Amino acid sequence: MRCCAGRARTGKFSGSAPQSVESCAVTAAPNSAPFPPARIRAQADRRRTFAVISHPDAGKSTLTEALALHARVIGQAGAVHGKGNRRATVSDWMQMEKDRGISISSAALQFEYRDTVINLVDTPGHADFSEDTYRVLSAVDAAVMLIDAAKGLEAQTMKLFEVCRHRDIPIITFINKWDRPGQEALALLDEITERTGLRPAPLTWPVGIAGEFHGVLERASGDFIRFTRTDAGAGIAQEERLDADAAAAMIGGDWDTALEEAELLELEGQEHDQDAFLAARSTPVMFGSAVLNFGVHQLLDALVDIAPAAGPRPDQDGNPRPVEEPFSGFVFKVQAGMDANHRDRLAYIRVCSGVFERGMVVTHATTGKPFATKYAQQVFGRDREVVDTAFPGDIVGLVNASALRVGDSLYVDRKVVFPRIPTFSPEHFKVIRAKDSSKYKQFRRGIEQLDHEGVIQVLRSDLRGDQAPVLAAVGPMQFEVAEDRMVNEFNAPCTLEQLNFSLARRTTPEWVSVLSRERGVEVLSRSDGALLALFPDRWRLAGVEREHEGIVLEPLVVSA
Ligand SMILES: Nc1nc2c(ncn2[C@@H]2O[C@H](COP(=O)(O)OP(=O)(O)OP(=O)(O)O)[C@@H](O)[C@H]2O)c(=O)[nH]1
Ligand SMILES: [Mg+2]
Repeated sequence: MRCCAGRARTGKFSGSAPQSVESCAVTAAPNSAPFPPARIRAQADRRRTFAVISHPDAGKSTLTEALALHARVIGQAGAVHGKGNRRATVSDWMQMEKDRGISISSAALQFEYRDTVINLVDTPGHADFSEDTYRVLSAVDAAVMLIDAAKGLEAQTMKLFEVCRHRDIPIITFINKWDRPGQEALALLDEITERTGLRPAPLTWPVGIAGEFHGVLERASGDFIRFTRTDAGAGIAQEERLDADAAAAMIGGDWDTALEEAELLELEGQEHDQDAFLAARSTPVMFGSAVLNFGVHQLLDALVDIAPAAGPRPDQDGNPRPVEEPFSGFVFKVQAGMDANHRDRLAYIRVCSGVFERGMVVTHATTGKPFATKYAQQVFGRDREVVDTAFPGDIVGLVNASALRVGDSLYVDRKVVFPRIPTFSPEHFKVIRAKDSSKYKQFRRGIEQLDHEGVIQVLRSDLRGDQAPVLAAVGPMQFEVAEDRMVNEFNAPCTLEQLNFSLARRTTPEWVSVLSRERGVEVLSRSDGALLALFPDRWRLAGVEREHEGIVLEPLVVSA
């Protein structure tokens, strides 16, 4: 699929909007060629930047691919979607992701649809990788929340929903897998109301119960959109628009039921309200089947019509930076090893204001140093293309920007620092050692890289030495990813040994000697300078807190 995506995509991606529309304005000295504010605003207005989120397996990567297919960016979706033996979707490019059929790392895609530039980030659903999803949610303007029609709102979806609520991110809900037996549509709406507190406002309503999906009732027009399967879901589903009378004649009972249920929705006032949606009080709901490409077209249209455009983003003091101001952006993800042939590192930047022009010199807020953006790329899963110009809302990959870390801000002219992206509190700890001492150099390089990317946190102490750092993870699958990459990417086979800790607290230098004398407690330093005290459990932590009044043991952020 991956290769197919590369070959079959249309010129739209290769140019995408910024490049094709604006590239003529790029000059040899880009910093001196300002774009008029109205032009920047107009470009920001046509951007939709969102993440696809949910519990594992709800169909995010399949939907991501279906959206790209509908925008005609790729020719054919993976014909075999069954995990394990399916062809990997466009966004699942890591070998481990293909082998296991899960997403481990988020992947960004950009494409144009109806004169709108869509920046979409497919996120991993598994809780062990939620830190990655959290970082993505700090960089988008909206989210598409997937719900499996049979399973309803699952635990991890609720956690991600909480993150969205915390950040007031507007959510569009897509009830997926309607081609398979599942719950009743009205029951699913009740669940959304009860568990999220959001008022669901269906834009489409399914015709046929889950498992017998004829199509959807488009509530705004009252029309029936009939879906017909093509090529086992590999191509764009055939759609036919029928008015109510024609639908009744063709479908009969299921159409009548859909109409009755839609009337109920009306009585309950479950209508779309744009302000309530943007204020994250209400969620538009749509029904479909990503694997059959049903309802995907409607979702794309909704994203263009109602999802928020790129707007001013608040800095760390809460002051929004208008989109017309000079360039600014921040790093929300660092990823290396995307391609075995190019072992480079990509820092993903969300453009917040102004125009990004490749080659421009920006200021790195963390160090105050100038930073030349010579190698900038646009990402399409694992494929990439040089990007010359990008506007607010766009996601740009800076190649081999080794000075950049997650959360760093970049700007031109007026300084801006965007809010820090908090790191999660690790709960699993393992010592890592090189299996083969002659590979120590590779080992060190690998550890450094994984640390830099934030794949896993790396803790060190004089006592343990550089040969045996401690890896700290939110979830145990992060260790598997780290080990896999150490072996396959850095050629540094290693051993991992579980440590008996489950809690980390931040402390200060004056408490290190006190804590080091405590039974079962160890203090290590993280590469960002934080001193972390590790405890076997909360009882031991409580004991230490009781014994030493005033001791600094701050909880780390655990927001998702
Ligand atoms: N029947 C049916 N199966 C679907 C549908 N959408 C996705 N699937 C299947 O569900 C499984 C999971 O799909 P993915 O797209 O990998 O799910 P995901 O949400 O990206 O999973 P993670 O990234 O691991 O969290 C695959 O076997 C898909 O073929 C759908 O609409 N109907
Ligand atoms: Mg996925």
